[in-house]
Amino acid sequence: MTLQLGVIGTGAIGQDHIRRCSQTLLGSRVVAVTDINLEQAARVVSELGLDAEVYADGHALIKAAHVQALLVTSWGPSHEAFVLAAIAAGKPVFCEKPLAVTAEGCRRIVEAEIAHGRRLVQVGFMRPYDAGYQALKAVIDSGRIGEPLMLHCAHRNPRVGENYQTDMAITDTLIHELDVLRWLLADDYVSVQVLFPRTTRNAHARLRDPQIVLLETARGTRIDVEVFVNCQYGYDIQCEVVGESGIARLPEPSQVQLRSEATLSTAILMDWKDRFIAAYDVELQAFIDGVRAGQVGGPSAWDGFAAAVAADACIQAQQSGAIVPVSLPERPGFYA
Ligand code: NAI
Ligand code: ISE
Repeated sequence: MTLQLGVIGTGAIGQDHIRRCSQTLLGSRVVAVTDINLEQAARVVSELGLDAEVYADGHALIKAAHVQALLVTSWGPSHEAFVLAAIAAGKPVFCEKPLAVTAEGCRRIVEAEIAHGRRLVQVGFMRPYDAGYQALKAVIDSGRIGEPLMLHCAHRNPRVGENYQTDMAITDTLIHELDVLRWLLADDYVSVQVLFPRTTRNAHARLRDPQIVLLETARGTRIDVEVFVNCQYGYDIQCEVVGESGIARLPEPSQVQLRSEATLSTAILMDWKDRFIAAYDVELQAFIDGVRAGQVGGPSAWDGFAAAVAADACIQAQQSGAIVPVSLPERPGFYA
């Protein structure tokens, strides 16, 4: 059976996911799309040569009988309502990060999914599907560097648009680290703090950039994450794990090393689309395969909630400058 997908949001990542489901991955077909920009949705259908209907809004698309599963790739603040509607319709849903923009919103999704009785939600946290992060986790889990004591991480984007505000460094950008580092360490956060170094002249007037986020886990591992979204030079993701007897680093994406004009150089990628291209393919193929097999897996609504609880604490910490506790409730057995 070919899985019939409906896509809500035909912006940057929506178009990317539609393209990969239609041209790269196996087992699915995009049969319905929508966007508040209906012209754009129609253009995407025509440019990609899809045999898909354009719906006036996301809720009508979710209800459409021939739509068997959803991809929610619209703006973050719209995710919660669409995911809740998908659960109410009993349809599996892949939702881009963030699952919802607040922990409260994520909790409502968790409760709705538990009430439904089986998993329907996969969150678009793609880093656990990245081969580099998987290799790093394998080293940590093997015990070769002993217990992880400290992590030094960086999440750098070349630049962001005028609509990117100071809190989005947390809800839109750091949220990836909040998820992947929990997964990497199999640990949860207990406190956070946010520091603001001198702001770059390349940030617009309302954005404080860069930021340093300090996280402490339940086992006492200390993590610093530099979030710098106007670094100019590239899209650069770094993660170094300092263990008791060694250090493990996230591998650089494979790029040709060039010796030319008396210089040894390696290109740095400029775009998240290229940096995690394989991981996006693998996460979505996993969703398609999971739905077809009747078993949605991967990053769960609980993972989306856990990241959002830490993100909420980071937003408070941005405002207060204080160390803010993170209190994650006990994980329900449903998500064991
Ligand atoms: P975008 O701004 O390019 O596209 C978002 C689209 O959603 C726009 O076309 C907009 O008109 C549409 N939209 C907004 N509200 C809507 C609604 N109520 N109903 C239907 N359409 C609506 O943004 P982008 O970069 O594609 O991001 C979309 C989501 O994907 C965000 O949540 C973002 O955080 C996430 N994302 C995830 C990435 C990842 O690495 N996993 C990378 C980039 C984005
Ligand atoms: C964007 O939405 C993403 O998810 C990218 O992976 C991240 O690097 C960027 O900062 C976000 O704005």
